[in-house]
Amino acid sequence: MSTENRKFNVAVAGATGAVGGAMLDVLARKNFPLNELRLLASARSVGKKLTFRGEEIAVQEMTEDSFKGIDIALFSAGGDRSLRFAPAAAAAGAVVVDNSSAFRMDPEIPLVVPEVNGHAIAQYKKRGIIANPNCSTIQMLVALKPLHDKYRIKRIVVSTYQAVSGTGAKAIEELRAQILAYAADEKMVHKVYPHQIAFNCLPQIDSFLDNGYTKEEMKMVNETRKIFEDPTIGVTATTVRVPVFYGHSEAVNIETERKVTAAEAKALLRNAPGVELVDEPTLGRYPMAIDCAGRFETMVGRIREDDSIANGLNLWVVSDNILKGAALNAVQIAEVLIRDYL
Ligand code: 25A
Ligand code: L14
Repeated sequence: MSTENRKFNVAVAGATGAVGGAMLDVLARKNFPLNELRLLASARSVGKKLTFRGEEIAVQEMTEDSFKGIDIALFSAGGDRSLRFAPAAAAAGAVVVDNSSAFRMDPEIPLVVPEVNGHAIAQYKKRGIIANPNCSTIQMLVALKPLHDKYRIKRIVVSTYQAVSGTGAKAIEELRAQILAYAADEKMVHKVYPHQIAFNCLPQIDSFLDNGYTKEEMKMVNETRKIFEDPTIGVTATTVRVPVFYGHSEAVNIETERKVTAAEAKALLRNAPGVELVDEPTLGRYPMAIDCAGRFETMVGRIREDDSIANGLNLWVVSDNILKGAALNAVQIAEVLIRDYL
């Protein structure tokens, strides 16, 4: 269906948050065909105004009645709010794209990275909800999809180096305050994280489960299997918070069924959707968090064959966790919706 001349009513639930703000930026950068843009947050944000394309829009309190006339509702207000309000939005006729983990593993709800399994969007019709995957999972699968299609990945071993922005605005402020306190020779305080994050690495993201892994680690396992539609793929993860503001980095090791050389992998990834190959290490060119901030592409580099096994490969994958990891992926899903379904 042509989207020419058609405009859509979009709500952003959690508009005052770190991800909500990025959703507004992405809608503007992509010139999304908007009729109405409705900004929703909690009661304490009522009275705030956010600027969109030079125009001020007042924030409204989100209630069950907030979604009348809305075509697409982009949710990033935390899992509890999604569980409570997303069904109301769907019942009002909106298609919900939800950033929280609330619905991701629900078999009736598609979990989508457009470059990887865009076809799954069609399943939104059952419940009116589409789930946006976890940030660390999204960027890893954007990089691995072309390799999986051609060489079939049997096992993934991943370690992450995750930015504080994933936790939200309060965590960004906590890292900043600790750095300033250090420079002023004052005591560093922490509230958001269980330990000091400045000048430190925390091997804990989200809470611990009975198996000794964190929820974040198990999200990478379970969401990868669902998105790749491959319940047999082996995935094991160690997720680590590092003192970086924007951009998650990942050391990814894969074992494939068919041999893939480093040169073949580079050739494949050079033209892969959503990927920018940055792999000239002797020239000092490799993906770095400070370079990916604000960018839409997932950067891949440091591609090397792993000679410790028959068919092994190492990659370094970096992306803006607030953009491809959240806001951009959600808006891309909305773009497919208006192009093919609405
Ligand atoms: O942090 P929360 O509670 O999840 O809130 C995030 C957004 O949801 C809104 C909230 O509006 C904010 O826009 N929200 C919360 N309760 C709501 C309700 N009942 C609600 N919307 C509707 N109905 P707000 O007006 O409450 O928030 C304004 C600012 O205050 C910060 N904040 C929110 N709750 C807070 C809080 N500060 C202290 N204590 C609280 N309990 C809020 O912080 C906003 O700046 P933030 O911007 O840092 O929130 C980011 C959220 O996004 C999640 N996140 C990050 N990456 C991802 C992600 N979620 C999914 N996928 C990702 N890739 C973070 O985990 C964080 O929850
Ligand atoms: O499941 O970096 O989308 O704190 C996103 C933010 C998990 C935690 C999710 C972080 C969350 C993550």
